[in-house]
Amino acid sequence: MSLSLMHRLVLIPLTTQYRYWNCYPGARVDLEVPQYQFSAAETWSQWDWKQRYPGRDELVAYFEHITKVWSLHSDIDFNTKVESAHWDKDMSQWRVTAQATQPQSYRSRFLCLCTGFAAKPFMPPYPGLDSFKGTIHHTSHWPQEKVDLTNKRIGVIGTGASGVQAIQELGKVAARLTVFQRTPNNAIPIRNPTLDEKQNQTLRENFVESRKQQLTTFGGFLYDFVQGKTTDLPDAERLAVYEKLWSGGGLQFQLGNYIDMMFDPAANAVAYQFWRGKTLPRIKDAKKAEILAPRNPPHPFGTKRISLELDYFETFNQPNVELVNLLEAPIVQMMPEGIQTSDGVVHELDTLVMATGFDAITGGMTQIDLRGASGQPISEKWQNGVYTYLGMTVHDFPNMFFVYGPQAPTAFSAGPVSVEFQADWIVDCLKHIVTNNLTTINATAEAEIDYKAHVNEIGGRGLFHQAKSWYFGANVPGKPREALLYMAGLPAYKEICLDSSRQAYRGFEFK
Ligand code: NA7
Repeated sequence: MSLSLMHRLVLIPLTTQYRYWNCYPGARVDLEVPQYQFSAAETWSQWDWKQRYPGRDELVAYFEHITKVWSLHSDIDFNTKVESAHWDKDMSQWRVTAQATQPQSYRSRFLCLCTGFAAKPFMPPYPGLDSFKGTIHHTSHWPQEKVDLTNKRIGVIGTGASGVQAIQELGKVAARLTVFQRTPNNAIPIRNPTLDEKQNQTLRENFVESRKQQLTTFGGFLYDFVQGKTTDLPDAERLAVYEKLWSGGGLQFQLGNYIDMMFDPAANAVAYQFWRGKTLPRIKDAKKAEILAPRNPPHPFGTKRISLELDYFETFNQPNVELVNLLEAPIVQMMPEGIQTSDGVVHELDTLVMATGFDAITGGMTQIDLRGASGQPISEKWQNGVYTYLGMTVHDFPNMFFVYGPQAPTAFSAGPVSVEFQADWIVDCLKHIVTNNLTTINATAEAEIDYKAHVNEIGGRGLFHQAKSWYFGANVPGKPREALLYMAGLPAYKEICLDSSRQAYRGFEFK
């Protein structure tokens, strides 16, 4: 990315107080290196990974390394919370206000939001939440000064990626850990070896080839869906493929599997039963086993984000770990001493961990008072559904771009790969504006409407929409149910974006 162009943008970093975010016990990326890595040679030629799936501290060190090699410190105001960004029609500029140690204001010609897809935590509004006498921590806002939970009675609500990671660690220290599960997580073994110097050397030697391969696959991963019909294959052949994917660990059991698994309920059921067959023997108690890995899948396999685990299922074999099935006995209220479920039981707790996720994908943008040319806040514009063009721009918000957000591959892709594509596209667009002496770019309302229809048409294919997931806004009460991501894969997405730029930025108006 050209830094000379970036100087004219206001950068809203993914996390403003990045050290404070997502530092809950066990936090780890669920995509292995080198896939989870930037591609510029200066970023990887001098970098060694300690683990295949780096933990949070290693990731913080990596991003500090990136900031250093790209000399970004002087371009970023850290610990600065952006509160508003308004388009000033008369000046054709963005006016941005922010809160740091004191109020800040900025003016810029362009605005690029890098607010990420998991920036606004979601807290279920339980009655009596304030009455709880113990401490409450949402996983995303875990205190930096590590909380000592040794010998505490800990409750965890939520068994998504954050819940799975935290539960594995908290089970090791808690006097009693009570896990409140609504939907079982079809988690897959992570297989996370440490990487030595020689393995790092090999990663570097192969980096360019690996990245080339990533650019061709559905999600920007090193593996891709296999063409073929699961149910037509002889059992032995299918099993051999499944075993190979399973032993490789990570998301390849989903993203390297037969593609019909995501479209055909029968194929999907075969994959689910294979997962269940692998998982059940790890859980000793039959009742817990049926709650964690039920006979009937809670949703088609893989249609909610699959998490990666190390010893998640064995954690429930520990005598100090209790599992509450919220589908049988939902939470009724919080009380001073803990949580009451509908069966009348009060689960006494010292600490409650809310692993309840995010107002995902759109929340990072809608929580900012962001107003375009007409003065309408983006939260109002998106009240009944999200509208973007190419998942990077919004009509009526001139000279504003965003990456890794709604209606783009985002959570359906390897982050660094899709973000690099979007950043390059945006930089090329800025060059086009500057070299042609243009003042503003604005997506047309028609282009936005057509693009939304396309995104939703894709989202309606296959089995994904059958799950109540944050991919469709279903985890936040009142949020419109619609496809929030571009689900046809990175290559198709790239083609649509490049098609617009090649045709003199079809779908945009310039002034
Ligand atoms: P997720 O994946 O959204 O998980 C949130 C969990 O919290 C999930 O198990 C939810 O159950 C549960 N939840 C949410 N609200 C409630 C209520 N009201 N009662 C009970 N349980 C509830 O968030 P994560 O932080 O784990 O992961 C987010 C992504 O960030 C992750 O996939 C990575 O890509 C990075 P539900 O499934 O809705 O029944």
